Amino acid sequence: MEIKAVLFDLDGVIADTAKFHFIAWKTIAKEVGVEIDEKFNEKLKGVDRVLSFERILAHGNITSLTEEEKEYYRTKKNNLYKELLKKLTPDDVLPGIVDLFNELIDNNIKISIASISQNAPYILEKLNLLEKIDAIADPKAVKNSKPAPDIFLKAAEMVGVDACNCVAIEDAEAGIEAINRAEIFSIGVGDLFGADLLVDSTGELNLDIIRKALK
Ligand code: B16
Ligand code: MG
Repeated sequence: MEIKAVLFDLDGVIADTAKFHFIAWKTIAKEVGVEIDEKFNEKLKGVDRVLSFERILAHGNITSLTEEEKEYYRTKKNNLYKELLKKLTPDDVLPGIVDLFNELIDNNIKISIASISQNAPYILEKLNLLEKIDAIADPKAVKNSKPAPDIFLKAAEMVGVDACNCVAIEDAEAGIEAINRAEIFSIGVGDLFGADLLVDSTGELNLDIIRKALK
């Protein structure tokens, strides 16, 4: 198979923003009377904002909030998160990612972002990566969030590449399921189930290891 595009998840693959999501969600959870820890936070990775808050409420058996109140807390969480994102610099790009981007550019392979975060363009700008990227799929433009395949199919479509000529990289279980459902070759980072190729950290990723795994 000839690789024509690599589709990247953002949070957990390009930068470790999960720690900022956790700080912001922990603050909001406390406000509504729910305690969450790092282990619980794993259940929020790759899950969109609405569902993340629903999981927190279910974790604390909270059923009394109205839709307006939920929206108030989700917005408050996002404002806290965006405040934390201000600290991001290009030094926060995860190991190996800039080298991989440069290798892909040198080999005329497109780079497309398949994140469900509405903050993806801002994060990529803070990381100084926008000029290396060919497309960012808009999560608002897809019907179903991960684990549905929509955002990966949209990211492939945006660079004009068929799914069968793409590989996609994810750090969350919901994301690996989404890639597999899109029938795209899946690369998992970390302790994940169901990926076609699994690496321990982003530092191990390069074009050679991906091409070898495709054979
Ligand atoms: P936002 P990804 C996901 O990004 C995160 O993993 C997940 O924890 C977060 O809730 C979601 O984005 C929504 O983010 O609140 O910024 O829109 O992993 O798909 O890059
Ligand atoms: Mg992720």
